Amino acid sequence: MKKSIDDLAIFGGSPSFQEPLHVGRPNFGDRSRLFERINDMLDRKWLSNNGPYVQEFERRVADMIGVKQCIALCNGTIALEIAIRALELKGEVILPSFTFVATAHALQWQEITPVFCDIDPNTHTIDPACIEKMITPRTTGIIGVNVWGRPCDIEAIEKIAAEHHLKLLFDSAHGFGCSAKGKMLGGFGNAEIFSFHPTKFFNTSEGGAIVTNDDALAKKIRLMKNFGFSGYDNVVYVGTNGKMNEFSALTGLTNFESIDRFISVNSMNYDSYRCELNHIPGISLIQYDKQEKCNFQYIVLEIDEANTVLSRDQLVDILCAENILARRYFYPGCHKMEPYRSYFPHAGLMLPETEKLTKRVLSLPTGTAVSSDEIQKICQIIRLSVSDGYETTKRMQGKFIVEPPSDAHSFKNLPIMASA
Ligand code: T4K
Repeated sequence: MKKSIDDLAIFGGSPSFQEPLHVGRPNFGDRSRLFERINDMLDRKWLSNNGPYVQEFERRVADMIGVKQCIALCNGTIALEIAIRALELKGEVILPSFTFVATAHALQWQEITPVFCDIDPNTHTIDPACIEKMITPRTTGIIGVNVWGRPCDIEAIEKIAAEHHLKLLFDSAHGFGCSAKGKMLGGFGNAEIFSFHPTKFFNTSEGGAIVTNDDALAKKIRLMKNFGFSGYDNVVYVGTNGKMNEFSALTGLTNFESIDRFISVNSMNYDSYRCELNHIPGISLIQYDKQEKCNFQYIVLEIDEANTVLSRDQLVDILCAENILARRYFYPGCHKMEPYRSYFPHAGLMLPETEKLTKRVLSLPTGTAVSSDEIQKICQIIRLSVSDGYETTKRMQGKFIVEPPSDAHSFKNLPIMASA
């Protein structure tokens, strides 16, 4: 237990954790069931192309969400790309800049212009009042992102889309298992996508899906994800290879058997963080609506520097030095990443809330890989760092902190260099 800021690793103390604590460690279902299914797959010699596990997985997802159609795919990004293509979006599409860059790239990849829209600072999701200002004669659609699994103002966005005859797609990469006004995410707009990447609370190794109640759209998507083939030798659309494989599907089916446990661990972790971080001036944990179904997969803090004195980035540096690899999702905002930064150098003028939020947020580790003792330790570091924000900041000034490398595992070996 660290007693004073002198004990912080950033000031020379020993790191709180020997091994790095990551945001996004995968959850696993029962291994023996997983191996049984792998053996079964090997015996069957059927590894991909709409195999029996993929079909079972699709039914399982559709039943859980209460949608007519689920098309399982190889990842969430390809799910976005195919949904965008199948919905025939073109010209300009409105989306938030406060999202993972895949949402914007899925448009740009198809030479559709992403038009970045500001967010509501309370929900972190696209602000319907701003959407209308971004509509031009070239606009063909809106992508709402259910950031952290918290739903957008779906009703308001549906109304705007209907009034302007725009297609509506929801990026629910974070939203599997969550609901809005009692209805599961997945059933809104023309279609929604999920990500089942290992960093999501429910994974299929890599994986994703498009869900929709539109049978004709689903039929088109099924063709597109398989090169456009409609039976042997007959190609009816331009297509790609977006198929989920059998290993991913059987991993998903196995994880389904533990999904309630994953959610209840996340929910307990969330409560522990809330308890531990309560009443620290300037630190607030985002709230989830407990009336809704929720996967609690992101522990997101907002740092109000006016109260903590310490900036969000300084806190991230302190945590990284302790081997707690906090993440700054979604800094700096898509509009500040290439190629968008060069294409739209002044986009930030229309995105004041996004610009503010990207400097305030940080994500902390959760999931089955994190214990309650570890959560207590993480929160104690935060409390200690902020307890005398002036002193901590003063001590950090004049230090040049090395950015974590892309291979964050090696971070603990990097020196913290004093500036000249
Ligand atoms: N839309 C939205 C709103 C999204 O957030 C995402 C993805 C997508 C669309 C696209 O869906 P996918 O095509 O990915 O299915 C991560 C994830 O790669 C990405 O899926 C996720 N959103 C995004 C928010 O976070 P990175 O670049 O931060 O990932 P990375 O490699 O740094 O991993 C995070 C940490 O997770 C690592 O430090 C260690 C841990 N980890 C990761 C993997 C892959 C493990 O412990 N085991 C693993 O197998 O993007």
